[in-house]
Amino acid sequence: MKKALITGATGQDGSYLTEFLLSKGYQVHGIIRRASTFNTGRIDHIYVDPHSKKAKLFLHYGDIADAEQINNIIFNIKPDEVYHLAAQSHVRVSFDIPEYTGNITALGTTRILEAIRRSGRKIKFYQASSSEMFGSALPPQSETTQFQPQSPYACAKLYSYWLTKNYRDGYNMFACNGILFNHESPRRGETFVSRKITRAVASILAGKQDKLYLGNLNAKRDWGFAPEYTEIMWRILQQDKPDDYVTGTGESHSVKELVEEAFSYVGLKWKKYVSIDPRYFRPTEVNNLIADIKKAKKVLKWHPKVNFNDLVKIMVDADVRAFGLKAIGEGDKILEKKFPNRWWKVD
Ligand code: NAP
Ligand code: F7E
Repeated sequence: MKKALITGATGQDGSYLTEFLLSKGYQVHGIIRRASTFNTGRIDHIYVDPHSKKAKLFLHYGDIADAEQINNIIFNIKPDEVYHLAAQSHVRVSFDIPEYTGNITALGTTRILEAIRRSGRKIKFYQASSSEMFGSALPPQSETTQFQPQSPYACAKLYSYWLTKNYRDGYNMFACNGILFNHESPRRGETFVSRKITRAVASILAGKQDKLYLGNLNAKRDWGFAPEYTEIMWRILQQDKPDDYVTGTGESHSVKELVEEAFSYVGLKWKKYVSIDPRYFRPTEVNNLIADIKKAKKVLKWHPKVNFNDLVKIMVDADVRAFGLKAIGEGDKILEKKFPNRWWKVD
């Protein structure tokens, strides 16, 4: 049985990846942070008491700022594959806490890579790199596009990207970058724009909110569906040689289009509810990201199934249900039709 270690197992991607690897027969180890409130909501449905013989998921307290514990975990578990997803992942917040973002999102990767190197074991490593690294580079962006990062978050991710390449070249490690464009789902954190919008639509329908404050409506992103992206992380580590790959849908849409699509899906007029609050503007914005997915299509057989309109419907349906209302259901039908053998729990 293969063993995987996931940092950031409680996050959006970590939760889907955990489910995916369990479905592939892996023993999965996740690093979680100690918090005064529960932070395992996204993985509670797959957790089995570790005393049970059926248990294949094991959680370990740790923080990516704590090199000693990272070393201990890697030394004790001896994983075959490490998926490094833990990060301070919010771009706007990275302008408020740039030093912390550097410590976690950049230096955290050093701690993991060093622990792997010092273990002396052949451990494959996946780094969660980001389309934000392209920043103001003109779209479409591919593996060869020059990076022009526009935030402390993007700078920190770029450090990790280069470090991953450096350990691959310098120490002959199987270390790979997945340069993933935005991917969303019903499990997306509530302060990222897609979820903020779909949750607000549901909350407005439920009569619990009457205004939605947003920042820049003109920014464009290449938005895909998170479960498909976590599957590709695994595929990147199953190649014969370590390499870096861009993954997205190849289409971009503005925040305004996302707003229009989400509100109109449930029959609401968005202009009545949406206002602009400059608090959500960023000192430097990334205007347009579109993935050039030629390499991933060819090598990884990457063919994303969920398009922008599907994604919005899937997310609005889930949020409407979470508010105790009856969902329109087109999103559910899309999931049933496109993923008859899905390995994740539908939220
Ligand atoms: P997310 O939902 O914000 O999850 C981040 C995870 O990292 C959470 O499990 C969080 O723990 C954990 N974490 C944060 N700081 C930590 C620390 N100091 N020590 C240990 N764990 C820590 O992010 P995501 O959307 O799943 O993204 C996963 C990774 O891919 C991130 O590295 C992100 O930057 C990158 N990425 C994301 C996208 C995207 O569109 N989603 C695209 C490209 C790259 P808590 O649950 O306790 O907060
Ligand atoms: O913003 C605009 C905002 O915060 C998207 C992370 O997963 O993807 C994510 O980063 C766009 C930006 O995602 C609001 O200015 C308008 O242009 O949802 P977001 P992000 O910054 O693209 C990348 C690939 C990652 O790697 C990151 O980890 O939406 N926007 N109004 C807003 N954004 C937010 N959050 N809130 C607003 O009210």
